[in-house]
Amino acid sequence: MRFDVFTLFPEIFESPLQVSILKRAQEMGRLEVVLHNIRDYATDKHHVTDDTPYGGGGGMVMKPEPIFAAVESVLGEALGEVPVILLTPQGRLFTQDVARELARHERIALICGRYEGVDERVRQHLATDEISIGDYVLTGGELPALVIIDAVTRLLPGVLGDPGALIEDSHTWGLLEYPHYTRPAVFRGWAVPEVLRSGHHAEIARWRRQQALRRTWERRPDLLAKAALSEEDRAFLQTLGWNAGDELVNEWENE
Ligand code: 9D3
Repeated sequence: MRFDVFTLFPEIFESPLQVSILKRAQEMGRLEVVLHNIRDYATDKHHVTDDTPYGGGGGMVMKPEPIFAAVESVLGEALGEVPVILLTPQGRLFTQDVARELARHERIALICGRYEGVDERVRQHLATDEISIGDYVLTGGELPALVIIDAVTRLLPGVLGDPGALIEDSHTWGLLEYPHYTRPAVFRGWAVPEVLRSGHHAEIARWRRQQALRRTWERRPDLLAKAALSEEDRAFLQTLGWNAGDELVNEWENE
C-alpha cells in the first residue's frame, strides 16, 4: 500500500512513521509513505501557497495551483485511478468501515489542508473523496492523515504479527473491550478478578463478554444498535435494563 501525502508540513509525519508497527510495515514492504511538500510546487519567487479569501473575511485559503501541480505531477498517469482524499472538517466521518474500504486500494493520495481551508476547486475537480476524523477542531489535516495511515496499515495482510488480533476485532466488533489484567495478581491491594485466574475457559469467555456488554451499555449505548448480539447477549443486557430498539427511540428523543 502506497500513500502519497501532500502537505505544507512534512516534518509532522516523521516520528510517527519511524516507530513501532508503521516502521515495521515499511521495512516489510507492506507500507510506503511518500511525502510531498506542496510548497515545492509553487512556481512564484517566494513559493506562496496561501492567499486571502475572495469575498473578504478573516484567515487565509490554500491556493489551488500548487496543490493541482503537486498531485498531477506525482500521480501522473495514475490520476483518475488513485483515490485523492482531501482531509477537511466537512468530510465524511472516518470509521472502521472506511478504514477497511481504504485498505482495499493499492495506492491513495492524501491532501492535508491548513489555514481556514482549501480553495473549493481542489474539492470539486481534484479530490475524489473528503474525510474528517471527528467533530473537533484541529490545526490542519496532517494528524488526520496519520490517523488514516495508522488505521489502514494495521489492516494490511501480514502487518500485525498475530492474525488472531484481527479476527478478534471482527468478533467483538461494535462493543467496547472487556477489562485486561496482567501480573501481579494483587497490586497495591487491588486483586485481579478471581474468574480470570480460575482456568475455566468457558467461564472466562462468558465473563469477558458480559463485561464488554455492560461497559458498552453504560458508556456507549448507541453502539448496541449496530452490534452483533446473540440471544444470550440480549438476555444479559435486559438484566441491566436494556431493551432492543431503545437506541432508535433515543435518537428521535435526542435530536
Ligand atoms: C471556522 C471554521 N473552521 C471549520 C470548523 C475552520 C477550520 C478549522 C480547522 C478549517 C480547517 C481546520 C483544520 N482542520 C482540518 O484541516 C481537518 C480536521 C479537523 O479539524 N477535525 C477533524 N478532522 C479533520 S480532517 C482535516
